[in-house]
Amino acid sequence: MLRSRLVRLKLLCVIVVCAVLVNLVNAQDVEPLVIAATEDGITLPEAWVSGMTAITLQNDTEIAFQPTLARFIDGATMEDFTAAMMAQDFAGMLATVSALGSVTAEPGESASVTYDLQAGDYLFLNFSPAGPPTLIPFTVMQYEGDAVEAPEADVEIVMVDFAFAMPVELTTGDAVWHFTNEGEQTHEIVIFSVDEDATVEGVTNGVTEALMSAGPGAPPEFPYEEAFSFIGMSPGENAWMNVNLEPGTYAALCFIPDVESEEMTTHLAHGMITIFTVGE
Ligand SMILES: [Cu+2]
Repeated sequence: MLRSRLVRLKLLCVIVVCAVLVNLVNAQDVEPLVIAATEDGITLPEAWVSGMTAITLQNDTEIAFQPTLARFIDGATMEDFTAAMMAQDFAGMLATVSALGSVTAEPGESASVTYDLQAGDYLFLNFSPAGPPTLIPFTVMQYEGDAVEAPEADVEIVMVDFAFAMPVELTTGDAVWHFTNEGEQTHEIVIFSVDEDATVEGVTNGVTEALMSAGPGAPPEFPYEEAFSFIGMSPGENAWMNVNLEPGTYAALCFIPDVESEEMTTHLAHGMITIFTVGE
């Protein structure tokens, strides 16, 4: 009698330990969600849950894939967003959704980013030069399990109105960059490879000239090569990415228009530019 009770107790212990272990494994070995772009269209994951979520963009097309994930705010709907989009009302679009920040998967390549997803109604948005934009609504359900910890960051990139708070001396090699927007406007970081003796004024002038001389609908031809970009992040959002820059000198810029200004002046014109170096 006592023996069989002991066996039962042991079994129970094994089951409890196993359950705890499974939970730990689940919390730490999270498979990334995959968003795939092929010539036949775009496939989103079927189920989304809140919390720290690694997302891989898989691009099997011949053009760059840079979709936006955005959460509807204050009860805004798809209709509100599309109305603002059709009216080319940039400020109106930004008022209906909180954009998580976009990364680019080059043709035939993949790119990964980690977001701390909040439960809610979302919009997947992808602009394509080949046709109309793709808009797909999806829902992130509340995850009831143990929270997954944020990746440990090596480099903090804090965006405010209108500056970058970031280190100006980095070293080459794989590093986890943590992006946050602590401003009241949307921000982004576009990184150009610049000359060793580049100045804030020189780069601002070179880039502004390229913006002014670009024809309508044509992308500007910047005098610098783009090394990295993380585009369009709304206030309060967080993202983590592996970034590895070659040694050299770089300029970080934000091209988002100031929605408070009548002329929609770029944040760059407000001085949102930092020159930094990456050493061996
Ligand atoms: Cu900005």
